[in-house]
Amino acid sequence: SAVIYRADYQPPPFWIDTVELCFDLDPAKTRVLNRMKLRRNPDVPQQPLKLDGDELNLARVMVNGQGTSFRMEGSRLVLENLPEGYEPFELEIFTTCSPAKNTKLMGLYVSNDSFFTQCEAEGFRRITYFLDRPDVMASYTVTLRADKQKYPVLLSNGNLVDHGDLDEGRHYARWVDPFRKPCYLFALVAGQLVAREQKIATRNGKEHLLQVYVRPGDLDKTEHAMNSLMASVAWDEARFGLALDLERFMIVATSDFNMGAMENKGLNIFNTKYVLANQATATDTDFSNIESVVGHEYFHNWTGNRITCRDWFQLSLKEGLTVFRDQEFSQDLAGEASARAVKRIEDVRVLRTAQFPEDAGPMAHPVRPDQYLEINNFYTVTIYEKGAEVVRMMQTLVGREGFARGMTLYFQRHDGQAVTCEDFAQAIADANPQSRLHELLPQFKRWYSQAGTPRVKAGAHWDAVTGQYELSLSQSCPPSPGQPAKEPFVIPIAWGLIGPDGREVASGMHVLTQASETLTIPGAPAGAVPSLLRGFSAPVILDFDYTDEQLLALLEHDTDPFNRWEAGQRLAVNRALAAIHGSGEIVLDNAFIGAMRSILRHRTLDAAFKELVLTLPAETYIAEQLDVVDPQRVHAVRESMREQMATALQDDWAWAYEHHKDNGAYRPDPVSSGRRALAGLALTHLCIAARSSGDGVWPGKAYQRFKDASNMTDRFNALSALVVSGQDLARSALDKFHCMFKDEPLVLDKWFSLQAGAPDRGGNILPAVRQLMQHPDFNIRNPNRARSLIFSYCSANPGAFHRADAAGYVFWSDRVMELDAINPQVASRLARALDRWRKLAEPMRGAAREAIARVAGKPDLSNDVREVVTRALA
Ligand code: HT7
Ligand code: ZN
Repeated sequence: SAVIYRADYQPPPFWIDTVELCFDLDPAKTRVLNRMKLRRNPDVPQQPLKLDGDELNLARVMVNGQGTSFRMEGSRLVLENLPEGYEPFELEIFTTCSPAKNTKLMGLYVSNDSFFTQCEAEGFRRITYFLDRPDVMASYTVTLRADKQKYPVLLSNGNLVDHGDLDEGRHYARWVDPFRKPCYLFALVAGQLVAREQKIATRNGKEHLLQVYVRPGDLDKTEHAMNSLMASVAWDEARFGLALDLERFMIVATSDFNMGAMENKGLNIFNTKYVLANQATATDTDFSNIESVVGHEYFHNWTGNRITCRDWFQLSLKEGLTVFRDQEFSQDLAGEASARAVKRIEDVRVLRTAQFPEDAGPMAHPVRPDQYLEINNFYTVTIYEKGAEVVRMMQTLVGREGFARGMTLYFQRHDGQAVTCEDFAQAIADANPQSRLHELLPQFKRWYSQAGTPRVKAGAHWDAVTGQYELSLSQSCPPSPGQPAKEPFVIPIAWGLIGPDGREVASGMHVLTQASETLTIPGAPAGAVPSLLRGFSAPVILDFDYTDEQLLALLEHDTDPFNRWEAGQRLAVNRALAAIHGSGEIVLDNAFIGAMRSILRHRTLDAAFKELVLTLPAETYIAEQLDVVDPQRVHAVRESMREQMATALQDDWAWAYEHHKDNGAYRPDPVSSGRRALAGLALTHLCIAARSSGDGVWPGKAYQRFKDASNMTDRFNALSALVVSGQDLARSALDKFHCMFKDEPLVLDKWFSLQAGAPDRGGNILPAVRQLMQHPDFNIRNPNRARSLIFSYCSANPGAFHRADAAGYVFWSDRVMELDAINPQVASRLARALDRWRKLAEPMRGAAREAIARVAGKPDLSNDVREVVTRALA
């Protein structure tokens, strides 16, 4: 198969108006009868009908009730003798497929004896022959037939219009979706499931039924997902005037799923990880992820489903916008300004540790890509998270109300259509004709077309005579694959100026459009410190040569919480880089330690914010600041900094632990989860300090906490403190943890992940991972389990993975090839672990190249993995 280009887009030669699907569900051989009404598209020259298909067995094709000739073109079904003219005709296709053998988890598959579907992006063609592209929108009627005992629940999109019993213990259900949709939003589920139900009324007084379906036994873990769904429905109506448009909205959880969740119309299918939670099995992070993923999928009901993408190059139209919406939802739910800031910092941390490296690596692509070999490879942090930042900048440029107006216009213009990123940007701009966005729209759209992370270099000059503060700002963007030169971006820069007394003297928003510009701020006092890119107002790298004193001043006084946190990160990164470049031992200076102590002991700051400030930048983030990376050295330096923070602040950590460990009845709200996070960080540092001193008190306390904890967050934090600090008690705690939760798959994932992600001590992690692969609970076919062990090692533990003996890379290449034969999507995600191999120091660089070449040289590689490794080697 060949590369697909955005520029080659052509409208479909046929429209499909209605689809009647009839399934006889059987794990070994499911029969699918597909009756469609089609008509030729009058805007396109007449041509044969070419229907997509993949791993289907074709039994019969009829046109208007008569047999017809057809031929195969690869896996496509080609029909040439169709009625001429533009009248609708009926096409009937009868196929079978084998859900039990479907290990790719795309199309129709079996998980825990139930049937599920996953059709985005191109899975529908694995169910029946179809025009599998998002701009073909049809009305669906679906009949499901199956054994009643084995599959008592039969679900599809829309409304249940009929159901009843059949012969031989079988039954049926018929569903009609009242909305036209692209086939990627089709879904069915059949199995032994139970539901938590909730009736709600929307503002117009209409009643709706919300359901969360899970396996029997998991019902006690569905309350939070249901609450999150109700909150999502209310939020979308309140913030954007977008009401639930369905009588029934269903969520179904499955433990075999390639991604997080899927927004099928009215029948969202979720990875159990993003549905199931109670205080005994889920951490605060799990609770918060569930809230945002439930929100995300629900918000797709308008942004993605009511208005969808014209083609898959426009993926960020729905994903970037919907991530922005789920981020705003979580911020609004967090409530207070400080809790909103914590959420913003967490989101930016994801962007900078995952998307910035992508933007600088071989898989770099614009938010609206120009080409792909395999669309599944483009469900990336660039499409999602950078896409969300692009939408956020639009909101910044038109204001919150202006953005809401733009959304209204977008729905007025395009409801029911399949459109482009340009259509969205145009609607937001047109609803705000006086805005900078409207004025700068053509240039702003470069955010969609140019890949790479722009760098903004800022310099300051203060004139003692006039009191003018001049900020010189210049932008550049490095080349990326296929894009050697870049044009200037529109970069909104929120700024402030902090006076020497710590008070803010001025603030504003500068929109940088030229390659270089100067911003003049009158009346500035001597010694003022600029606070730039407040709230991370644009997805750029900001270079400003801050002195330590300036950063310490911002950390203490900045009114912008994001930049306060950022000042602490810069102080830490500078120290890490100095240590990496230097040869001597790292000694954290008193100024840094003192500043961290002030934050930790601060009387008014939130615990959640303190936890973020006191967490050192990730190894991957530090590595991105280097031209040549020795991941083991980066790891050693960060560990050493952590040890010094542990020892120097020991009394403060003990204070923090004692003052934050008790939180009354468990609630996963931002305040109490922030307190638990800080107590957990304190306990980790106390156990680290104990390792240096050999003292057994804190490891003993951690072990006790691990045993006594009343919730998973505290229990897991205590376990992790023991594991991360390499305490002897860790082994017994891990064994106990496994014993306690052996019947909880999501908790076992945590157990695998903690061990694979632990700090390396003398190369011990790889043998441990190899051994865990033999564990009876390990199953490489289950994506969550594969991710919890293999990805936690290869993608999230650089200090252990990048071994000078290349054993980590050999392990990686074996697993990529093993997984590729099972599930190419999961394999290609793993393949990305070596994206940044060119930056590695020798001998890792050469060894990594060899490992990638080994994978690339394998015959029968999937398109998914082939695209990743070919780009890596290019
Ligand atoms: N829109 C959903 C994408 C998705 C997906 C894509 C490819 C393979 C499997 C998948 N499962 C879900 C997820 C979302 O962004 O909401
Ligand atoms: Zn999405």
